[in-house]
Amino acid sequence: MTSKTCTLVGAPVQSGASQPGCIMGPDAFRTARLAETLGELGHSVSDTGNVSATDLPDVSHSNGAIHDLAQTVAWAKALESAAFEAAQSSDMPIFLGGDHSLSIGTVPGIARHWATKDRPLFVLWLDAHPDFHTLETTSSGNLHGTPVAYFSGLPGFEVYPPLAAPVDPANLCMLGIRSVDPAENAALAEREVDVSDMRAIDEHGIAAPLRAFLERVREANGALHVSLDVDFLEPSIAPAVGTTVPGGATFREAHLVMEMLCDSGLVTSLDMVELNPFLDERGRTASLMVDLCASLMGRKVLDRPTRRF
Ligand code: B3U
Ligand code: MN
Ligand code: MN
Repeated sequence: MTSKTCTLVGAPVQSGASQPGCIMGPDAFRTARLAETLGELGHSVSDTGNVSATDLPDVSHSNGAIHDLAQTVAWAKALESAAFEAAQSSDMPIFLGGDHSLSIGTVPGIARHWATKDRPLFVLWLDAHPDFHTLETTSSGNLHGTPVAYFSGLPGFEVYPPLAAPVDPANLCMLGIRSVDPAENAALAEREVDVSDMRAIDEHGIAAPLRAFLERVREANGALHVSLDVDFLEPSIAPAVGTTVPGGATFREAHLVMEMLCDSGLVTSLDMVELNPFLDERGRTASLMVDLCASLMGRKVLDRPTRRF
């Protein structure tokens, strides 16, 4: 892979999750040598440190289950600006979470950048969950369950910041899905979102749906944001997440996804989210996430093309 300028942006958000711990995520990625690893692959890396969100807006919503709405909106505003700036000044912004509510800020900021270049943004959501709740439908009240519905322009998000460039639901692809609430199921079907659940992956392999999606991105001359939730992975290899769901992507499936993404040359930004170091075992989940990022950014077994049959 050609050498890229990578900007690491720490987003120690935990207001969108049910339990604390994701606040330590960015420093765990640093401790697992993310910057050094990308540097060893030939990229030039700058770590801008952690974004902060201190000014809390005066906001409320009639859904009484929702918690920490003001913090989440404050993070969304701060991260939208940070993402826009990182996309303007580097080839590859990498956001270090933090829970998945950080994508309420990062994806809209990245989408605003690509709108100025007249290129559509596509989003690959690697997750056990579709995170497709609206503020009305979330029953847990954990706002990390809402980013995709919001940045896809679904109604009912007046309390979140206005979107400069909503992501077309036709430009989404979800892989690894295995925990979907009824309201999300209905909304995903209505918008005809491209979802490959684990059943589809078991039947067809993980490469087939990814290859088809990458073809769509290429044909549209799209930019591609990848959002990698730790719970995409099988919990036995990635225990450091608050919302483990059995039956996730294996070590090899996850690396294959990253290697195919690398070969495509289409990825322009990345979220690494939901790492809760408090739940980790000797840093193994943080290290695995760094290794997956390395596969995405050009680490290969052989230094010549993989054999084709
Ligand atoms: N859909 C459930 C569970 C969930 C979504 N995202 C995560 N968990 N990480 C909810 O709470 O909205
Ligand atoms: Mn998620
Ligand atoms: Mn998840």
